[in-house]
Amino acid sequence: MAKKRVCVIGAGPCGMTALWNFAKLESDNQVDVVCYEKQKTWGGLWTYSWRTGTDGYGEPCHSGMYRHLWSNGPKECLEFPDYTFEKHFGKAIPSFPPRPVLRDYLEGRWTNNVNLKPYIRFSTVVRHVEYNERDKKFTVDITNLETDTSLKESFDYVIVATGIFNVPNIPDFPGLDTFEGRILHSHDFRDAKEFKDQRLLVVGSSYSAEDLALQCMKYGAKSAICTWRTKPMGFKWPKGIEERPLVQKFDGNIAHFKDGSSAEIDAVLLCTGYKYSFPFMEDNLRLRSTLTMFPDNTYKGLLYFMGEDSRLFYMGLQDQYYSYTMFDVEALWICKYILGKLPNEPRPLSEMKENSKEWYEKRSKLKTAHDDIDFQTAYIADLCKDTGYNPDVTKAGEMFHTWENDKDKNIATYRDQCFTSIFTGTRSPAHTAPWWQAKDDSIKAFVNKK
Ligand code: FAD
Ligand code: NA7
Repeated sequence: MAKKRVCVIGAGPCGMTALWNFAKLESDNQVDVVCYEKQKTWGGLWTYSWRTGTDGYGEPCHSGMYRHLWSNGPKECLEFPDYTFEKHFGKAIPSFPPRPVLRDYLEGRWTNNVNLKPYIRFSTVVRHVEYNERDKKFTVDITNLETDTSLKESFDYVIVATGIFNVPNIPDFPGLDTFEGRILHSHDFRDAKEFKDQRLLVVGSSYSAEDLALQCMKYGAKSAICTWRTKPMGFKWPKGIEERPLVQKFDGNIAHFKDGSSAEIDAVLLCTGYKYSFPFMEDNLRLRSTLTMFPDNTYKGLLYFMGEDSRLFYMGLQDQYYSYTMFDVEALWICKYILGKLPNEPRPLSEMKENSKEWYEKRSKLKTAHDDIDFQTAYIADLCKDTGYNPDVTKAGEMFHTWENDKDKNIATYRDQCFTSIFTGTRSPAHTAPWWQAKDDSIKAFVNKK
């Protein structure tokens, strides 16, 4: 029988773990897997680039990660059961690593006793995907960005793993046109030092707002006002950071807020999140959503409802507390589904829809971050049950609750806390300096590699 062809779009943490799981399931005799990645290398958002706007090929820059970004959650919550941080670095390391350390760890797993590079076509962008009901095949239009040549390929299954945090949501405010300082979205933020001695207005009240305000103060900004639309973050902020209701308009460099107050500012950082964007998917295959704990029109948050015989998957669509381990169990579910190794799948469409309805109902009751954590823990537990993935990963749920409480206690010191690995039982050591003072985010400084 001819091998089924599987197209994976994107070689970030999601796409890579799909390739890794196919390889571990020794599926080469059953499926022919090809991954298209528009960048020159793997890693997705974890690959830092100084570039903003367009990349070297003239394509939109993908990653909005910045210098001196440190993990915003404990590494013990994203550790792979089969490949621990201790195994990778040969020693225990602190709980909140900087970006290069996490990227190195990911790369370690992708190269440990496995060779995934042959599956990937780098510098190749997917421009269009459509489905032909008659032969049950996807046609995928790709362009090799090095040679500027295009091609159509045919596949039986498509896995979209292009991420949800790369197309910025950029609102407008009256008076910004004549504002004289710098205005940028967090996607274009690269180095906090640029804002030394400046008075900042940070729009938004989520992870990016929290981290950019802290980063900029850490690297010498004069002050930061975080302005919120729905509710304030409510942390006990270090001196210099405050929160105010939403900015209404700008008059020159004066920002006017909803509570009638005003302030003179030097730069505006729009930390206003991202848009789900899959422009390369044909209309009826395109998932549409805002940031959510469980995406609409999917079974298990993964299989897109195309009809009775769906062959399209999306990965990593959820607002992320869990990340790498969630992607890993999602990938295992998808791989086993395609290989026919999930005992209860495929189910009739009506059953799938009924199952999803239960998740949507639970989703509608979520109120706090702690509710979200429990919801995501239950989601992962469900996928573990289906796939046989190590259910101990869900022990991270308790750690996430502790982490939220640590943030509430002191937002400037939560990254100095130490957590215990679920899989080695080792409690992480403290870093040599508190996060607020630690300015060297190299692997050498963090891991103390010789
Ligand atoms: P991505 O990492 O975005 O990778 C998608 C890949 O698809 C990219 O390589 C891209 O080039 C490729 N691609 C896109 N379109 C196409 C196309 N048309 N054709 C071919 N290739 C394409 N998570 C944590 O766990 N801890 C953190 O501390 C953390 N910090 C974050 C900080 C920021 C600023 C942001 C934005 C996110 C952060 N995250 C963090 C969450 C992050 O979403 C995940 O860790 C992870 O990167 C998601 O992986 P992904 O594979 O879904 O997407
Ligand atoms: P999020 O988590 O989607 O948050 C976006 C924030 O922006 C949120 O507080 C929104 O307020 C706010 N927002 C969006 N539009 C507006 C307008 N028009 N006016 C005012 N405020 C607005 O994005 P983040 O970038 O913080 O985080 C995404 C990922 O990056 C995350 O996983 C991190 O790990 C890093 P709302 O609450 O909707 O009123």
